[in-house]
Amino acid sequence: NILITGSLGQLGSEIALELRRRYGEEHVVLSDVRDDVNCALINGGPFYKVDCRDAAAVAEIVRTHRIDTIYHLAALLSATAERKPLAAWDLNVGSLISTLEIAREYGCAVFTPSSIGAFGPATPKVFTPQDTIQRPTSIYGISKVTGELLCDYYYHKYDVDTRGVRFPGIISNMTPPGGGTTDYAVEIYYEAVDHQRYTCPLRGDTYLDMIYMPDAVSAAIDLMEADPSCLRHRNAFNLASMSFSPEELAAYIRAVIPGFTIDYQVDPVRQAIADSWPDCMEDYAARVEWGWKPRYDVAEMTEDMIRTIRGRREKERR
Ligand code: VAH
Repeated sequence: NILITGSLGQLGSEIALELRRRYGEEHVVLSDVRDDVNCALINGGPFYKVDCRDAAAVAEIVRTHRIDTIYHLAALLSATAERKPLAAWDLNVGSLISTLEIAREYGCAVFTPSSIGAFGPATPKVFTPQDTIQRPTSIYGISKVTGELLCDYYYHKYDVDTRGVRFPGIISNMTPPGGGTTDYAVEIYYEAVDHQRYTCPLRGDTYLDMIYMPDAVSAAIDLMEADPSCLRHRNAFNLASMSFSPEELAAYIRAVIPGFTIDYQVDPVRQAIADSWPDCMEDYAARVEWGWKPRYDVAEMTEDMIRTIRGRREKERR
């Protein structure tokens, strides 16, 4: 059975849906510190409103449901974390080491996302290598590098089956992201459909790795189901899919919504974080060791995002 922490968040909610679709609701237990969103998920199978730092409560869930795999997705994202660094450290690292201890005690495998945020200004920005310098300058990135090191430590020292990927910015339309630097690439689609214009908080020439949610979900699950004997890396695999700037994304949107315009009001905090991250990673290790291959490109994602948001707006108008 599977436990997902942060299961009502942007990534958690969609991994939860896909895992329940594949294995049945009763085999996928959800937990989150809140229970005021995504009630269809909450009512669709076992759900616990619990703070994932409460080790006793999480251990009780693991015992009760005979959990053998934990997708640990609870975290504060980069921009939010920069506003409250101690809270971000406590949640991102505190909950992870607590989860790893539980995994060690009960023999669970653990998936923990890392991020392009785990790299810093000293890292090569173009075709960022799998094994390279990691000196991030955001507290989020520091918590992600620490997470990678902790997960590798529990694998080498206690044989805990830990695996992770360095996610690009994730673009989706089911659950809003929780305060990330890449959130512009989600907001822009809603603003394009609703107002045909968008004021972007990042400079127009800011390149970042991005991934569409369906590819992010399949990457996490494929990695967790990969043959462990093929894995030479563990925490965490570079995962590349697309790399674009706000200017380029605006051009793709304009191809679907001709009158769309973009202007810029740079947020210095998010711009500084984005400037410290890579432009585009290389992901040969993921492709070679467990067959990673993205399905969506920017044009296909744009078409799917706009069609989905328009459909929702029409339903809301009825
Ligand atoms: C953020 N979306 O912007 C998250 C992610 C790669 C970026 O970590 O913080």
